[in-house]
Amino acid sequence: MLKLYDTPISGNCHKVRLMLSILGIEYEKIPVSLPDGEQKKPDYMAIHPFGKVPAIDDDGVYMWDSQAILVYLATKYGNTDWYPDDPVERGQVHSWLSVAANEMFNGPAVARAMIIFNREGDQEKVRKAGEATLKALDGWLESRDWLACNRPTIADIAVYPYAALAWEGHVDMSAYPAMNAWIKRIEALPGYIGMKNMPRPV
Ligand SMILES: N[C@@H](CCC(=O)N[C@@H](CS)C(=O)NCC(=O)O)C(=O)O
Repeated sequence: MLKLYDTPISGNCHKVRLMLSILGIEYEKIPVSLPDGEQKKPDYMAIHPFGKVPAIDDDGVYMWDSQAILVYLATKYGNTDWYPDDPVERGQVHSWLSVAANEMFNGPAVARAMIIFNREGDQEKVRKAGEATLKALDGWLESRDWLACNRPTIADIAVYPYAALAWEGHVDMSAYPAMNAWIKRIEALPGYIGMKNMPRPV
């Protein structure tokens, strides 16, 4: 059975949990405790060279990085709706996978980590970066329902968790109606699962 090296509070892990649930794939969670530094122990570093979660072991196929895992899962277990084979559509999906790894991570995700893990850093600067990212996301979604290809794809799965959890990092989400409507569309997908504070408690 597929194994997911998992930390419950991690939005990057949640991308993988969400995709596995939507695709109906059974799996086993292998907990990795970040406070105990388990991600930097040699056994785990042999799986993930940067010592981060998530990673998977699919019957001996090891894969790390949430975006790469989404590509793998959708290609192996999903269909070309989730990860297109058309060159234009695939490129459009990858634009957003890059946003998930860069702008979404360095804005909303880092702002959240600073608050919930009490990490040092320039909170104001990161919060502003988070707001700029959500503003761009909102602008893009004003004229479309999904990030790419006019349908749900792994692009939406990759960007969703740190958008939905941005408020935990004290990033104001109230000014982004198109983004908030897209968040609700994702939360209505068949097979959707949440995590702590996701969907946002009312
Ligand atoms: N680009 C990676 C980022 C992974 C990442 O930063 N994971 C965090 C948890 S969300 C982590 O493992 N942090 C612990 C550390 O860096 O030691 C991905 O998308 O999987």
